Amino acid sequence: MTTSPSMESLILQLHEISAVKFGNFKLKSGISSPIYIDLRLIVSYPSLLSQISQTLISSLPASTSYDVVCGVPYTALPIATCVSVSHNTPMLMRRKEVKDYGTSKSIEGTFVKDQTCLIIEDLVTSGASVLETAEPLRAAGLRVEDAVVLIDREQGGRENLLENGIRLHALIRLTEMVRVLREKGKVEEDMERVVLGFLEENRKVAVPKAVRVKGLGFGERAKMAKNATGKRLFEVMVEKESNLCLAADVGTAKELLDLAEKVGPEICMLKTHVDILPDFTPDFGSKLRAIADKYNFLIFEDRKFADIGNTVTMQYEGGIFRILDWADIVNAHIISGPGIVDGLKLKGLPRGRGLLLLAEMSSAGNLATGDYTAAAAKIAEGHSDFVIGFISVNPASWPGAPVNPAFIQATPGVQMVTGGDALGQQYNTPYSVIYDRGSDIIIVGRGIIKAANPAEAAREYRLQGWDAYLAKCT
Ligand code: S5P
Repeated sequence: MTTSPSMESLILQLHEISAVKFGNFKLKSGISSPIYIDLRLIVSYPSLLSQISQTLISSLPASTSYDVVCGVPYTALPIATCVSVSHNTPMLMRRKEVKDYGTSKSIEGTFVKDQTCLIIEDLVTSGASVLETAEPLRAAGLRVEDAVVLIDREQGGRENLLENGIRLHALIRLTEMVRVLREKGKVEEDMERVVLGFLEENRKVAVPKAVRVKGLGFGERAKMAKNATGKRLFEVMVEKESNLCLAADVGTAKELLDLAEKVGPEICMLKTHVDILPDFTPDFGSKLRAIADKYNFLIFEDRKFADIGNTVTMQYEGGIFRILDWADIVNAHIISGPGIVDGLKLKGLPRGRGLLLLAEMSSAGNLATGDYTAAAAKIAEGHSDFVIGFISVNPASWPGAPVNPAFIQATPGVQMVTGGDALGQQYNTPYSVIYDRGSDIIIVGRGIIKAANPAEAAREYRLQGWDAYLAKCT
């Protein structure tokens, strides 16, 4: 196949600015590659950028129609902007990180449901990045049928996208690029052989788990859970179509039990802070248990154990509260190391209980980030018979993401509008928590408790949380 002179010139210019490099590089997908393409620097070459945007659009088959364009963040954003401006086609932007303030939308720009959006990308390997952008666009009601890319690494992206209903149009195929550079004396024969050999061996790069796992429903994940309580929680969520946990932080045990009666039908889990109840009596646990059984929800005592293994066994089982007797689930910090999990497991596992690890926190300036979060994930993997999941804030962004789908993610700091309180709490919306941040359960306290009608508010949170889950799965 011959390459047109304009395409040859484009390839040579990309090589000239070192957007194409040869050597040994680790790709985002995890594989080592002898060729690396970095198109981020095209912003420094406006005429090249403009040439790329023009050529991309003119290369599309005449039958391709679209109302709006959307670039995959970040490298393709300037390309999409140029396309938008030069063709007078409105553009949308997909947020990679959903901001913690303001309207918290994942798509910026205006559009009408059922409009068609063309995705613009700089480089396709497995197609995962295009799919990550297509998902929220589709969830918002747009049609996504075509994606146009500057360079196709020919490693399965075309096929993966087609499986997801997206046709890939590539301006340059990687083998073609290497051949042109070889013909023009820019690549040694040996290197050409290495690169072509590499491409041959890596014809199919699977779409990373993060993208595929998104489609897994709670029902399928219930089968993956190793702990009986974790499994039951997934099942309750499916049965009740609820991924709402009420943080029942009210003033008295009496109020708590009243609230549980009212909100019970809407929730999959009720979270207590039993040590804030001045009228606590030893029968509190059995009273709450009866309501939990009646409405089919689990009880989570938010005890946040943090001590050494030996001490937490006593705190869990003994004292006034006797948490082990009535709470299906408790949680723990990992600050003291994995011994805390061993200690709690010693008491909890024989009773069929489950544990959530605090991998992240919602409060401003908290220290549960980065390596700490990764350590929580690692400890959980080693104790998956007892650990059912995590208290998390943005599991989609964890260093080791995607997280094992057998684990459940529960996120506090949720209200209908973003914001915070005067003491450092930070709120995100149900949709952004479930859809954008990759969590499973929204934990809502004051958003429900302080509402004029808590049962009605709980219903609204349940519907929003569940819709976001459905959007993520389909
Ligand atoms: O990081 C955290 C962890 C937890 S468990 N941030 C939190 O806010 N929580 C709990 O979630 C907190 O103790 C409270 O019970 C609930 C949030 O309540 P809200 O009123 O701010 O919704």
